Amino acid sequence: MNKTDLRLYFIYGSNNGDTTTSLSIIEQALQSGITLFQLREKGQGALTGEALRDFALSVQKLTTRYEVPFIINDDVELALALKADGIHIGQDDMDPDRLPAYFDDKIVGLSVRDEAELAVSCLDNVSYIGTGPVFPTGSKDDAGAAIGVSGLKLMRQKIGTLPMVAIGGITESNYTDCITEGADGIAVISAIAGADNIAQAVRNFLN
Ligand code: TZP
Ligand code: MG
Repeated sequence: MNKTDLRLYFIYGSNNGDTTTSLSIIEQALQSGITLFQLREKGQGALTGEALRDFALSVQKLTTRYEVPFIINDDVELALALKADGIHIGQDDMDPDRLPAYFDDKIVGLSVRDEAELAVSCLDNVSYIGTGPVFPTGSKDDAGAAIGVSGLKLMRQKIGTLPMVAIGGITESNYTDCITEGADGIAVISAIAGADNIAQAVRNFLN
């Protein structure tokens, strides 16, 4: 993958099955210049089965139209079925070195929170790591304590040149600190999905 793909990584799902609103938010973000998109379907009203597949296909149509790589969180079967551009996995999901061969030339993202997780992670097939939460976040219940920009800086020192995206509680007022401390880009949910003006929020992050 190209490091520049990580510049502004938007993560979103159907938001408890409200697919119409969600697709509108995703399209606005794509139109405005996000560089990578991850479908992350979580929470109580998360879609499953046929409904999830239909929604994912609609999202993929959009990402294809705007020529933005389409990553799927966790769901290896769905990523294979849709021939997604990549997969993002966490420490509790499948090991990246056990992914099906399909992913050999695809984008493989791994969440690596800190030094301790780095020590037990096999990065051979990993294209980028997602590190955080850098700041406190309300978007992931089990995100754990924030590592701060100092944690991010330490991770950059440990991983060398491997692409790294900062995640967790990132806003228009703190994202530059993440880049300064070594992140190749930022991954956000609420700062884009919850913005009054999505186009403006995306443009501000890209400045
Ligand atoms: N992983 C670590 S923090 C987080 C994920 C998925 C949530 C990020 O959401 P927000 O709203 O940008 O803090
Ligand atoms: Mg996961």
